Amino acid sequence: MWADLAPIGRDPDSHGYRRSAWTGADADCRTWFQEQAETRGLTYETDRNGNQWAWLGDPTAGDAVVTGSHLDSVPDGGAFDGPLGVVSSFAALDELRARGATFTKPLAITNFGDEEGARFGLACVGSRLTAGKLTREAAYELRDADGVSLPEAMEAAGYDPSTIGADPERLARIGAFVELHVEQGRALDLSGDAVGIASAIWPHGRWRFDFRGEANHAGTTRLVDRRDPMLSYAETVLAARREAELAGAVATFGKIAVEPNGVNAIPSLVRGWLDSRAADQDTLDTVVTAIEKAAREYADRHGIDLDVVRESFTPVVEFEHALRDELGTILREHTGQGRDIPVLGTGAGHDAGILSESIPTAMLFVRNPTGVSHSPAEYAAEDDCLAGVRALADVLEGLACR
Ligand code: HGY
Ligand code: MN
Ligand code: MN
Ligand code: MN
Repeated sequence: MWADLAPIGRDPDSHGYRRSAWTGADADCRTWFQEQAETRGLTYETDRNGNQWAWLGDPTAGDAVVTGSHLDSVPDGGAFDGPLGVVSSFAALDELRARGATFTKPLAITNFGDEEGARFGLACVGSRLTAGKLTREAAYELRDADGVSLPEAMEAAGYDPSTIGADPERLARIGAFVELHVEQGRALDLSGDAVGIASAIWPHGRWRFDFRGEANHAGTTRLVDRRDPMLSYAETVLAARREAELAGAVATFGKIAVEPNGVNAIPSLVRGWLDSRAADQDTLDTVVTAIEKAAREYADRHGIDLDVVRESFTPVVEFEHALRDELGTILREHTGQGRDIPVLGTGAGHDAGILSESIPTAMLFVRNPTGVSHSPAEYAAEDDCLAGVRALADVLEGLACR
């Protein structure tokens, strides 16, 4: 199953993945998902927001136990962020069938669309729409770098975008959602555990900084005559690092667009995207306010106009204690390791975080020995992935077979 998915959208040079939402690679991943569902005799459907579902049992019966993740990737992403959760879900179902488990509740496996937000700038589009956290109108305004709108992209991929929007009836039929994910840090490596349980997701957001100056000739324009937005941008990048360090947060300028983008022209526009995250809301506010203040000072000094737009924001998520404790109890009983399964927070966003306000939600993390993620170097050992499958199977058995 993993071998069929592995080549899809893989860059032959970097070995990283390019599975942006509603592209050909994404379509191939979706075909793979449908085949996995049909091979297992599951009822396959896509919902009004293009998320994929594979059902064992009656999808309308209610109190369903749902597991899954996403198959899209960041540009040049790793193999595990997303796919590990989907593959493990199918493998956990196989394991439960091999155990002869009797399901007392419907079970579903999902692939949420456009989790990474790599193409349209907003993460978790599929789950946000379903949970009513992104309106249909706002979704229709999303555009990629080529000006293609989200509905146009969905239509080009063969999906009808006219029905996108909140799906409370679907959520009402779900009793619990569990997402397994590769850890994107080294907490499990440090604690010596293959599997952990999520406690919380840091609040995080994306801000667009537009520095506008004046395009001019790189050879003939005296330094004192320039209004070069790259200078203010560069100083802002350094300020972001400094302010994040001061506050114990993280801040990243990982994407930039320059106009006119000529090697011998002073830029007219430098557009940089800030991704910032912190353990709590106050810290995040403090960091982003300080970065913006510094950016305005640098812009003023160089005669640059600055606009800052918050493009997306996700508040802190504290996963439901009852379900989290239940997972801990189930896993402790099965592993018999005599100590608690580690419970850890994360700075990464997940569909589980979006859904957690609507339905009881929990997450399992699988050890990542280097902590590297959003990179081709992302890695999890096969034994740990298998431990993750067993843990997910234990959890699903505990939740759906009692
Ligand atoms: O955390 C993120 O950047 C994304 O939601 N996976
Ligand atoms: Mn990711
Ligand atoms: Mn992910
Ligand atoms: Mn010339």
